[in-house]
Amino acid sequence: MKDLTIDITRLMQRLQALGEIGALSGGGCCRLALSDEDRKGRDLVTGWMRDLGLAVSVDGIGNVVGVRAGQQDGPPVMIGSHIDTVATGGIYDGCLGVLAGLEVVQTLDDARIVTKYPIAVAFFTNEEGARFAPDMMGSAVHQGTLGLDAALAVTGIDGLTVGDELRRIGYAGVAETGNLRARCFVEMHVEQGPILDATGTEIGVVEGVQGISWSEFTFSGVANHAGTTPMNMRCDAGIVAARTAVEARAIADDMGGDQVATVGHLEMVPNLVNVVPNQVQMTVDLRNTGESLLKAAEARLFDFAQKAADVEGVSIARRTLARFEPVVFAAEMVDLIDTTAKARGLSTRRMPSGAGHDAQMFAPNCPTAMIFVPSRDGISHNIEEFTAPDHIRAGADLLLHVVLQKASD
Ligand code: HGY
Ligand code: MN
Ligand code: MN
Repeated sequence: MKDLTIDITRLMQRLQALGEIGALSGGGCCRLALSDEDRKGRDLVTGWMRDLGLAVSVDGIGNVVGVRAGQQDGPPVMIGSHIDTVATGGIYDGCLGVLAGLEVVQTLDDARIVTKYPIAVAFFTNEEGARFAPDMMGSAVHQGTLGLDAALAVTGIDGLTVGDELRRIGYAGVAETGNLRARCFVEMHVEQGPILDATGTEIGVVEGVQGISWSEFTFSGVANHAGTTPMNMRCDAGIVAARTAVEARAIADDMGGDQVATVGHLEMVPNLVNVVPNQVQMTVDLRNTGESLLKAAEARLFDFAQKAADVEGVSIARRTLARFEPVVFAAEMVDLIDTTAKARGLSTRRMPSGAGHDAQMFAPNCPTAMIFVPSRDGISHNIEEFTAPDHIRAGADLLLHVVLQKASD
């Protein structure tokens, strides 16, 4: 069994084929959740699931789960991730975890191995949260953290709802959602950060996921003439947004440690060179491995924004787009990944995940952990995202042997 190995050529072919859907001219791909490109990607992967004889189901939020029968029924060992991307996505983020799961299934089929327990391979709707917040939406609904109706009612950045778009692409399924039990959950994913690449480590043994706080600020002032309006008569929404963005960075710099802060979206109205902006919408993404630290960062940011708005005579509205506390993975799963990797002669490093993942939604309900493989130069959410085939092979083989152990014990 130890020598059982995946077919890296087959896995890379699937990765490349999926990466062709929504391909961007300079490389990478754009398959925003519930877009036509997402539908095409879903159709392709669901087709591969059916070709492998998996029993495929689609649930009410569009999660797709393919089950390989075991010698006995019961909750499956679940392998999952996502196939939606950000607008400047690479071909590995999420997709690797789903397609490595299909490769595990096909490798077991080729070896005529039927495991004791069923194995499921899943992709979850809207992991990225880039079009519809929050991120990890599908897995949150799947595991009962987010209500189905609430998710379907979410309006995206383009004014369309999740429910309408899900129906439009034909993935509003009927399978039950909310707290479906898995025996355990394993997700393979590219690190998306610099640590494994910089330290020459082959496998990241992920111990948990840091907390995530996404806020949307809307600052409302008074449009006015850029030339005639004295500085002391302005209610400039733009300067309040700019000062708040600078403060977000200052919070991360002052706190240090794992604290990060990102202003990723900033939209001014009327967005013209000679008009004092009367409205600005801006997002701030704060993250930290410590919940109390994340709360402190939020408090400092919200207090600053309010004061900056008051001073300028600008009103402020704030909406939480996503808020997840840090998650710790089950020690038994983390140790299994670490010992199995070491037994296969792989170098390992225990680490938290800086990015959110579907696995974090399973962690409260079943033994869950993740396998990271290196991202070249730590780049992700960028069309230059790359992971070497040798690293992919090592990670997928490790996934195979971890799943084999969990589906047999
Ligand atoms: O934002 C994240 O961490 C993930 O890519 N959804
Ligand atoms: Mn991802
Ligand atoms: Mn991502």
